[in-house]
Amino acid sequence: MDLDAITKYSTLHAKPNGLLLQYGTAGFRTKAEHLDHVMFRMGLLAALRSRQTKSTIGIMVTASHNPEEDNGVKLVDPLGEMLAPTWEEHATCLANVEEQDMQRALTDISEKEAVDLLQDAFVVIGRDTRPSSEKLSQSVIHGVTVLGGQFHDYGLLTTPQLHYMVYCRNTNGQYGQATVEGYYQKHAKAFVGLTKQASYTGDGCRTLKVDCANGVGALKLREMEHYFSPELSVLLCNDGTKGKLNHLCGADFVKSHQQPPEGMEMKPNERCCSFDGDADRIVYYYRDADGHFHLIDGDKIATLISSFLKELLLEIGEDLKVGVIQTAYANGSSTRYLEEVMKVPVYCTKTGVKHLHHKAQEFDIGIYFEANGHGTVLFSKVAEMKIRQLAQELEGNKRKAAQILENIIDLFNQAIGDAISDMLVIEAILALKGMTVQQWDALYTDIPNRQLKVKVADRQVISTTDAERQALTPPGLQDAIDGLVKKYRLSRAFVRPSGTEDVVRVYAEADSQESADSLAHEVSLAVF
Ligand code: NG1
Ligand code: ZN
Repeated sequence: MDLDAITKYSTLHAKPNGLLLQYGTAGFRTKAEHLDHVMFRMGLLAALRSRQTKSTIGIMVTASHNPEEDNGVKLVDPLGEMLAPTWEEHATCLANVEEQDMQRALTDISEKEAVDLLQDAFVVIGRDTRPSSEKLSQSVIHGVTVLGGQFHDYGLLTTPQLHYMVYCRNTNGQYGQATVEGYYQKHAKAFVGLTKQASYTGDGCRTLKVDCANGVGALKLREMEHYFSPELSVLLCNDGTKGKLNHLCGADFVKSHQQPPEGMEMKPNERCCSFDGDADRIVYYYRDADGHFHLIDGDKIATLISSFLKELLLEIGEDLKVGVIQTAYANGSSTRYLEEVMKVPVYCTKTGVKHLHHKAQEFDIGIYFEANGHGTVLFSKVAEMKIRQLAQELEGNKRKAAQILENIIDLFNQAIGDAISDMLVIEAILALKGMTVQQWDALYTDIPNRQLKVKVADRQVISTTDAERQALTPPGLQDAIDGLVKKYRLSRAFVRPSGTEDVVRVYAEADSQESADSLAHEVSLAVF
């Protein structure tokens, strides 16, 4: 490791005085102007992680659904997964050390992790469409090369595409080709294969309106469109040609405001969806004939997919272990429906896909979705082999069901939640089942709910347990919440510090929207 070069070049990426950042739910996120040093340092760290794992490591420059002025960075581990927890700690440490201590910090990490510095290092980089992203990704590249690492800069990518690239590169192309073309071909082939399943085919070419949050999802969906256009036609709005990224649009806006995005004309009963700024989340919605807005969030997406997969498993007669993973934000109705009506086991983890992903890996088929629309379905190697074998061996309807499952495996991004791939799975399921968006929505009725953000001096004074459903500190807070919850019917509430914004999040459910609003408000007062 050329320690002198590190010292020399790190001064070009100076750390603002007194700035302390933490590798949070999805890496580092803050105002873009404060991130140059973090990018350079994450380039250094990725080169070390690559040497230690003897694999390609990914770096994505994005702040997802945050405002355009923000930016962020996260590292992607060899199988396209989120960075391992011990390396998150190294990332936090490296991002915060003063320049004169950089050499020592890097040496410490290398020693602790037994990094073989003679190994080759290879890092792939992707970025979203924020004005700051290009320059910041150059700083990442600088970090990688200062440590003697090699790199491939994919330029503009959705976050899930970058995860896909890392996964492909570390599995010798078995998962797919590590190019955008490869991504389009793999997913479009599976989608077209699904919609071509003769006896299941729905009503021919379908149309879907997609709000792309003025982000990278628009560019990528445009590029991909012609691969699947005979089967599905997408009408893009908020495609980045006029509006500002994530401003009054996108999945996060629609979910948290429970209203349609700006710039989308919705005819009654028309099926619409929204991506977030880096296209790893998706929510669906429609307006009914009376003009009422209906949101179909990640919980209902998980329910649709679970019921479809269960039907197929029943058809092929395989008893694979299926589990659904949610977080505390999952609507109480969805959990009840999954457990009591569909009889699938449901598990609750902490917020952040890494927790859900990890839990989902315990099942033959692990279905995970955050209520905000971030999720996917993981298939164990054993389940995948079994299904592929049955698709060859079975006959008639059983064979068709196995072939559908095979295409579903290929369509779901196995590394991370992916708005484009989830959208194609959902469209295929609706087509195969001949199901309308209203029928999907009617599976169960959401309990009215409200999410609020509260600004406090130090959000870290709140600590939680029981998958974030109970507050441990500050003392008395949980008792206060319990007291408030008792005042309402069908109620539930919890608070937790956000891992991506400097706020405390409050969530409440109750028997009416007024009650949910008022419970959330009362709980937010208890947080002060
Ligand atoms: P935080 O800010 O920690 O609540 C948010 C989302 C997560 C996840 C991350 C990463 C909610 C309540 N939280 O995390 O689910 O998606 O952003 O994007 O939606
Ligand atoms: Zn995102």
